[in-house]
Amino acid sequence: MSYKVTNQKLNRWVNELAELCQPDKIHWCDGTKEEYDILMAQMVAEGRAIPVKKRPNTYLFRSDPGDVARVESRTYIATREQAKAGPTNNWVQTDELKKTMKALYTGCMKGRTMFVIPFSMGPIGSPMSKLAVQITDSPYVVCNMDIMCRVGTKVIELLNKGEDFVECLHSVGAPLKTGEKDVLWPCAPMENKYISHFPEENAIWSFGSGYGGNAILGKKCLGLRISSALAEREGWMAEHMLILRLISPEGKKYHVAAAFPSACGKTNLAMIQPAVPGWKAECIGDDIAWMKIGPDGYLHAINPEAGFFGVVPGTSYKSNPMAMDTVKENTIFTNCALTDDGDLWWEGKDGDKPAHAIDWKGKDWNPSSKETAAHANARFTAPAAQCPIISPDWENPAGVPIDIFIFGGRRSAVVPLVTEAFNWDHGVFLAATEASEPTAAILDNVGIRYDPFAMLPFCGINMADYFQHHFEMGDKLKNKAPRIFYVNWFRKNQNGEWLWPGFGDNIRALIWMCERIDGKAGARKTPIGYLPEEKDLNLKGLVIAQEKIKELLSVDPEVWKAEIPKMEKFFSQFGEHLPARLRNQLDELKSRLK
Ligand code: GTP
Ligand code: SPV
Ligand code: MN
Repeated sequence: MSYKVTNQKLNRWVNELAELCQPDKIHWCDGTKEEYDILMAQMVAEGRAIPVKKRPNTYLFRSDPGDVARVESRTYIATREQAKAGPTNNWVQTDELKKTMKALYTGCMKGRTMFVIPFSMGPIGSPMSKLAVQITDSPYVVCNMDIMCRVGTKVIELLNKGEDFVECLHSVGAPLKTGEKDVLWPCAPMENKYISHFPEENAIWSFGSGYGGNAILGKKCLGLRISSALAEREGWMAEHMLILRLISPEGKKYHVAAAFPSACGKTNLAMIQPAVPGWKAECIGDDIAWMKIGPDGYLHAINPEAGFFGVVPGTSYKSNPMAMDTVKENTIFTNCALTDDGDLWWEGKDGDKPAHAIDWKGKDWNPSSKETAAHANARFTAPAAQCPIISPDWENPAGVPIDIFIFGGRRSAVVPLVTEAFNWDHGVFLAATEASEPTAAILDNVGIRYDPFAMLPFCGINMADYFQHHFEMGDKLKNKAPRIFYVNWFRKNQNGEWLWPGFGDNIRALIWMCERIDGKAGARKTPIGYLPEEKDLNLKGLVIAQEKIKELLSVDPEVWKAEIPKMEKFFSQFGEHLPARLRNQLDELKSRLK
């Protein structure tokens, strides 16, 4: 250990867990480059990490084929009473879950090293940041945490001054018998995986998975589930949102926070290269926003993360050039294909398919292979600072003042390109009825589903209380609240083709939002909200068929009437707990559609 820990709560916690998990060794992490390099070199020697020759300091990992994404059916919110977790979360009573999991943790690190990772979510020392410590027996997780969070001795200094921390316990759940040879990606069988949260005591217990949001505990577990509970208690917001700064040709700045479900376009929008000349974008964050009302009365957002854990397939110089430049070096890739010339391949990358590659399962692959070369949820882990358009304010401890909230999902039909809410309450209703089609980011999501605020899998409290909290935040913000919009980049025509070009052209919807705020752009009132007419959108330079634009901006009352019973059914699970203001919004929509 290169530092001394005088925070007795931390020492006690680590000792207790060492006794329970019985690792061979304990390693206190300092977050230095030397430490990262040594761990990576060890993993290369063991065959777990494959150096990617064409990209400096970059490594490829292949996960167990059953451990490729978050598993919502194994994700739990444990509270004393079920009502605190609500109907949309998997709930187990706190003591019962602890009992089950303690049995699993007993001896679970035998043959392995227990790493202790002190980290900060948010710039170290920002009043909006949170300190935490993750224990893990996965060096892959340590290296990912090094990129995704601020790890190191500065955090220990604050802990030694007596600052509190969130307890994050993680094990891959695969102890080794004496002399047993390890597999390349250890993890536990599905029925023993648990991604558990104890929001009443700020604790996370994750067991059995080494993958992304299941194992990098600063991200979904702390950044969203524990934090959404803290935020409700303390009067702030923890959201599944990207943060973006737009700069108009006149130099005016607009700050946008947008919530789309997993694998529905946050990273891409966060790094947008505007297709309309004169407009510029800066990236602040791509997955999580923590927001607090500032001294000026506006909602200020920080990105609590230090890196991007982004979807690889579909990423190209055409779709997301800024992401392509971000992952040129110092990046961890998981579940991509390896080409014979020492680079990576994935579906949707620029250029021709390689004639031969090693696929994400480690098998020979060629263009006639039936399976994909990369897994559909292959990911990159890269430092945010490497993004060429990272904002100079991305680590500003005071955050940036948010002007625009965007919600939206992946809907091949029904939902138009862009809609503006009538007011805050209507915006909360639009967000609460956010719905999306399934993606590869979740192992066990099969159909189209409501994903309120894109937070269904990430809400650490009763979702009805979460809705109420958002109404109350609006009451506090009054006329300084962000304006709320709803988008759908994913509408398709009869032949299954995208109606909208997406990516850089999404700026056209964003420009309309900025102009609405400034009172410059027109709109027509429809039963579902304000929509632009074709003339209200900047479509300069875009070659698109007239009938496509018409369909993208159309609202069919009959189709929307058919949505009402689905919304009612979704809301009914909350019973009397559903905020009256949300019920009123649904009633108002019904009467507007009459
Ligand atoms: P998480 O990291 O899982 O939270 O996902 P995300 O919301 O950041 O999703 P991301 O931006 O990585 O996009 C996921 C997939 O959607 C990628 O394959 C993108 O290429 C694709 N995508 C993103 N934006 C657009 C768009 O505007 N149009 C279309 N057609 N596809 C898009
Ligand atoms: C998501 O699923 O929304 C992600 C990826 O951002 S993971 O960190 O694996 O949850
Ligand atoms: Mn996400």
